[in-house]
Parts: sequence; structure tokens; C-alpha cells
Amino acid sequence: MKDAAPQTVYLRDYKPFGWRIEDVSLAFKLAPEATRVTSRIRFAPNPDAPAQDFFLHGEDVTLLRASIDGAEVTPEITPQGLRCAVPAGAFTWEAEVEIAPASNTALEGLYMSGGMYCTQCEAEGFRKITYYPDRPDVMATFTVRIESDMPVLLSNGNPAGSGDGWAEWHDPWPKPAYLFALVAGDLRNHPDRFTTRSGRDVELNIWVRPGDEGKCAWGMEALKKSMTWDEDVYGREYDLDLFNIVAVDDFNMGAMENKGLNIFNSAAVLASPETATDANFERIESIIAHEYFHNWTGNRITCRDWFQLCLKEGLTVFRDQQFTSDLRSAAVKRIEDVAQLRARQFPEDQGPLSHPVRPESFQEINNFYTATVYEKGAEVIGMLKRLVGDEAYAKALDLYFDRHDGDAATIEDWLQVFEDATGRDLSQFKRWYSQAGTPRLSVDEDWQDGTYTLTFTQVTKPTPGQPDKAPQVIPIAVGLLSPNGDEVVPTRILEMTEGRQSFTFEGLSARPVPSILRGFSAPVVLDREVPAEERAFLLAHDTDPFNRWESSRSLAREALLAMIRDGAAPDMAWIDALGRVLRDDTLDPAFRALMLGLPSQSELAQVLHEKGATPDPDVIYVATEAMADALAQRFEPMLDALAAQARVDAPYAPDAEQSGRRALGGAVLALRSRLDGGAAAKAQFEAADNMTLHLTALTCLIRAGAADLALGVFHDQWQDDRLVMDKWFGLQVAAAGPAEAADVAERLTRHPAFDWKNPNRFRAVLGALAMNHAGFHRKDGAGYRLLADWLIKLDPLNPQTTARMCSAFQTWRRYDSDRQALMKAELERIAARDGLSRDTAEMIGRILS
Ligand code: B3K
Ligand code: ZN
Repeated sequence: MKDAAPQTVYLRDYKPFGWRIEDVSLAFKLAPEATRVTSRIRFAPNPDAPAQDFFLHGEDVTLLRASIDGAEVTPEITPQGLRCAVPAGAFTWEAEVEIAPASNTALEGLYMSGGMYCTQCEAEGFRKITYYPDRPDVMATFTVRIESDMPVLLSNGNPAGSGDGWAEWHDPWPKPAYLFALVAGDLRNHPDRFTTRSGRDVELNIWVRPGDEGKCAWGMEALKKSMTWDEDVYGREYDLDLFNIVAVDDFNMGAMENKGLNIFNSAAVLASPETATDANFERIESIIAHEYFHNWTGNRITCRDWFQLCLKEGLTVFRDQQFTSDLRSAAVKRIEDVAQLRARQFPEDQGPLSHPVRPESFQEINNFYTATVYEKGAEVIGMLKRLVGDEAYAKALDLYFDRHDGDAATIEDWLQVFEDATGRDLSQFKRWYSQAGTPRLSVDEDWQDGTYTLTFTQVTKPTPGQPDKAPQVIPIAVGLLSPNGDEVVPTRILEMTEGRQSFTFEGLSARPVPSILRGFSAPVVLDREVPAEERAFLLAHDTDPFNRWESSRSLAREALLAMIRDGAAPDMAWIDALGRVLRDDTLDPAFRALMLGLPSQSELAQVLHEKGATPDPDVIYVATEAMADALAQRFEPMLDALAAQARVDAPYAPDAEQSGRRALGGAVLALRSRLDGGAAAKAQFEAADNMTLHLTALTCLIRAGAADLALGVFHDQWQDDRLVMDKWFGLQVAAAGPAEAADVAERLTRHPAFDWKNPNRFRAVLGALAMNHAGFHRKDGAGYRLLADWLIKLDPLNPQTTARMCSAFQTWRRYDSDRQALMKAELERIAARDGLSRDTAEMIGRILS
């Protein structure tokens, strides 16, 4: 059981552990209800640490015996671990514990999934396996022996022997316990090889349940591409003889970078054209890369403590984003990443859960694997690179790897490397790590005698625990266009450091049109009233693809706001300008597909809230539908031509080129379905030979209210495929109208295949409900109630997934008083549960605060 009165942990209280560990030997005798774990650990006093009691973490483990240097000891056991008197010098600790993986529903520590044993130790799961100093700054080499009748027995590092019913592994690289992994099961492998550029021959395997062998090829290609890319771009090579990936069905997140033995949610690695969409393929490619890149940014250089999580996560997200931009379209990737940041990180940073990229306190660290730590953490690195330039960035990274290989490092170490490599003072830049909230940037313009002046003002609103904000360093990428559309000043980075600051451009022959925050050069909100003609001008002429998209997005947003607030008609000027972009067949189909997307309903609610209005989800829904209908009608004459450009004649490949075409085709089909009642979608559904076309068609049919038959057909065809069935569950809720979504979700929770203990299935239904803006916020509170009921049910079994999904309520203060009262009541109902987990209690407490 977790602590009843949770403790808050503070960054400022960090102190090193009193001992170092030279080597760890673990022996596992696996049994579902009674696994025995023996540990033998050589401890030596840490001269750099203050005096302290000898304390080892341990939760939900039964100590059977313990000894020091061979003499039996009787430690004091607490719910969090054990305390024991130890000799003054070095000593050998031995302990035997018993754990019950089959009863471990939290999916943290050693647990069972689909008949196999697997582990998840980050952040603090190793303490559920045995007593240990479970903190990232304690690094050791591990030797692991596994005894089990399972045919495949895996752990970290290189194989060190095996026989009938046993296997041994040795990991020569010192690592913290959170990177430990063990897998045992009846598994099949998809093998391959990779030779590193210095000639190391590496065996690669993807291990899956029997029957899934045909879904590994893409993941394997992604792994090899990642290995090559990290050598080419960061000069980083792989460092073991073997790299194993295992797919498991029950997993709280996407994947985990355990040294030499990555464990993946099967949804984040298994794919075939028949069962996975283009978006799935792209996501798998980037997650494989992300976990692989952690081998250097995370494993070889790890974090001193969990407050430094962004040191590995922000950097590794940044690296996987670079990888995807290099492999696919950089422009499309940037737009997708910014859209994600705005959809996930901005609401977090502008609400009760706001926290700095490097938080200063937590109760449950699992609650801080957030969009802020990951995605804003990556944006901060992007800004750093923009400020120092590509060459200096490369130099700083080389220095980082040289200086800190083998270390458990901090953000201070990271910034020091940049200071040393560039001679810059980064003390003000460091505020990006300590100050929460999204800065808002406003702009004044002045034009006089050939001199053009831009004056920026930055303001960050107070966030929980941080009433006063200091100015940040903001790299503002700006380009200037002449009135005829030529670029007169190419992109320049303006480095803003003050609260209000002016930048001048001299020698211009006419007043220019500015393109500001190109490439989204900083994670800020740009508050700038721009006349619609100027936006339309940028939509037509901007050379920066991100800002071209942004101009259209802003026009769409403003048009929708006018429809929502004043009942205005759709803005035909914007629609026609968009039409001109769509007709330009020199433009990437993927880019044109993105241009056709409307701002999300949740984003519109956020903007209304910022402007002091109370968003009504039903009105927002109606306006968005009306806008989509207007697009469909206006673009009807060109839908055939667009569909022709979207056609793919070659055999299916999930590459950028083909998936871009299919994305455009999907956007066209969505418009057409508004005009033909779903006839074209029905034809596509029947003819589709890949999941992307199949699922796009099914979505259109649901939206057109014509999916009854198709849903049955789809179900019968795919009922034995767990991942495809997740789509079947999720789509029905995601595409349902506002009046039905909660009822559809409720009905699906009673479906015999609704395995609510499986996080993927749980999220497919309840996560999709939380994302269906108008459906979740149904006026009578049915959406809130259903989600709260299920969170209450899941919490005792799986606190981590429960706590994460509580964030669906984080925006509760945006809405009208009736909805606020309904959401508050549900939050209080959850909070009042006896024995609520530390994870969920902390989340609800923060959301209500
Ligand atoms: N490092 C893991 C996440 C662990 C989450 C623990 N609650 C996956 C990743 O970021 O690569
Ligand atoms: Zn990561």
C-alpha cells in the first residue's frame, strides 16, 4: 500500500546516497503468485555524502531473510522500505524477498501481461521488486539470473549463459535501478543485425506473442534507421552486443528505454498495413527512435534526481523530432508538433496543473511525466539551439557526452556545457526551466522614413506557487515581406531579453509586412491583432511554411469565434484564400491536408476563456460543424481534382509521400461525406486494402450517421486483433455527436470485449470520451459522471493510468457555473474515496486548488 499521508519531496532537499554500489547480483525464481528475488549487493561508503541511516526502498515486497557480510540481520521495516545498522566500511548485503507478479495490477515493478512476465521500473518501480536504493543517482553494473520454465528469458545487457530453465545476463554499463528490466514468456522473435560504424556487430530482436510475428518489420526498420541517424547526426554508437525490444499488451504508457531491453506497449511497436494506420506507423517510428536515443540521453547520461527528468526527456523528444523531420517533411512535422503542444501543453501550463519544466516539488513523480516536461522541455532545447546556432549546438553536445558519460547529471550541468562551449551567459535562459506558464507576446509596429520598428512586450500570468514572473529570453524569428510579396528581410532571430524591447530594420523602401515567430521559434502565445487582409497576404506569400499554416489557422480561428460569439456567417474571404492554396498542386499534399484542419473545439474554448467569455461547448460544436459544411460546399467543385492528386497507385507504404496523399484524401472524403451522406465513404470502406483508408472511411460513415452496418462488419473482421479492436472502441466515441458520446461510451463499457484493466482499452473508450469536447461536456454532466465512475473503479488497481486521466478535468474553471459545479462535484466525489492512491489524490488536489 502507498503512504496514507503522502510526503512532498523537494528539489532543494537533495542529498547524495551514503553508499556507492560496485556490483549487483539478482536471482529470480519466477512464479506467478510467489516469485523469489535474491539480491547480493556490495556497498561502500560514499565519501561525498553526509552521514545518514542506511535506508533501502521497498514496497509490496515480503522480506524473507537479510544478511550483512554473511551474518543474519533483522532490519526495521516501514511501508516505504527498511532501515538497518551497517558496518562503517564496505559490506555485502544479501536479501531474499517474495513478490506476486500475477496480482500486480498497477503494472509497475514485476507484473504479468498475457501470460508473460515483464517489468516497468521507471520511475520508482524497482522498489516493488526488491529492497534497493531506488534513486537514479545510484548506478551499478547488474548480473541477473532468471529461473523459469518460460522458453524466453531476457534481461539487460549481454547474455552470460543459459541452460534448461535458466538464463544469466550481465550488463557492463553502470545504470540506475529504473533501467532494470526482465522479461520471461513464450515469445517469438523477429531478428535482424546492425553493424555500428566502428564495426560492432549487434544482434537485434523484436519479441512478440505468437501470432504477432508479421507485425514487426516496420519497427525493425525504424530501429535500424534510428541507429544510423544517431551515428550520423550525434556521433553516438550503440554499446552492447544485443538490442532487444519486447511488445506487451498491458502497459501504462508508450514504451520504456531499459538498457538493451526496451519494453513497448504493443500499440507502439506492432504494425502491418492491414491493421495499422499511417499515423500509427509514424508514431511507432518516432517512439522506437525515442527509446533508442535514450541509450545516450538517459542511460549513459542519466538524471541525478527525478526533478531533472527533462534533462533526458526534453532532449530525447527534441532528438526524436529532429529524426522525424529528417526522415519525413520538416515543415509538416513542425506544424504537427506545435498543434500537439498547443492542444496538450498549453492547457496544462495555463491551468491548475501548471509546473515548471523542472518542477521543484512532487508527491508522486509519475504525475510529472507531462507535456510540460516532455514537449515544452523539447521546445526549450530548440530555443537554445536557435540562440547559439547549429554549429555551437553540435559542439556543446559533443562536450556534454564527453564530460558527463556515466554521470547522473543536472540541468545545471547541461547549461554549463553550453556556457563553456559558447562563452554565453545562460543564467537568464535558465528561467525556462524554473518558471512555469506560457509567456504572451504582444507586438507594436512603427514605420518611419525607411525604418521599421517592432516593439514586443512579454507577460506571463501567475501560476500555482509563482505569483511573480521575470522576463524570459525569447528567440523571435522574424522575416519581412514587401507589399508585392517578395521577401525583403530573410529570417532573423531577434533575441528578446527584456519585458519590453524594440528591434529596428533599416533601409526599407516600403512599409513591410512582418512574418513573426517563424517556425514557432518559442513556446509563447503571440497576441497580435492582425487585419484579415494581412493574414490572407501571408497565407498567400509567406516563405515560412509554419507561418503560412499559422495565418490560415488564425483566420479560421477568428472566423469561428465570430460565428460562436456573434452568430456570424462563415468567412468566405478566408475560405477562398484557402481554396487557392489547396489548388496549388506544387504544395505537398500533407501540408494541404493540414491546411484543411480546423482549430479544435477545445482550443476555441481556451481562446474564448482567455478573451473573458464563457465557452459553451454546444455552440462551439455547432459553429465548427457549420464551418466544415461551408468548406464542403465551397470546395465541392474541386474535390474530384484533389482526390485525384491524393490517389496512391503504388503498393502501400507508410512513407511521408504516400501518407501525405492519404491524409489529403481523407480530408477530401470528410468534406464529401457532408455532401453525399456517406456514399463515397461506403465505397472506400468496402474497397480499402489498408487500415488507413478503412478507418478514414469508417470515421466518415459514423459522422454521416451511416455506420451501423460498417461497424458490425469491422467488428466481425477484427474481433481477434486487440489493437484494431482498440480503434473500433475508440472511434465510435471519438466520432459520436455531443448528445450521444457519453451514451455510446457507456454502452461500450458493457461490451464483453471491454477489458477495463487493460490501459489501451480503457483509454480507447474513456480517453476518447474526454477528448470529445462537446460530448464530454454534455450539459447534464453524463460525460463527467461516467469518467469519474470509471476512474474510481480503476484507481485501486492502476493508480498511474487513473491519475493521468484525471487531467481531463484540468480545464474545469473555463466553463459556465453549472458545468463547473458538476465537474467539481465529480472531482470531490473521487477525492472522497477511502484509500485513494497517492497518484490520484495529488492530481485531484492540484486540479481543485
Ligand atoms: N521513460 C519512459 C517513461 C516512464 C514513465 C513512468 N511513469 C518512456 C519514455 O519517455 O521514453
Ligand atoms: Zn523518453
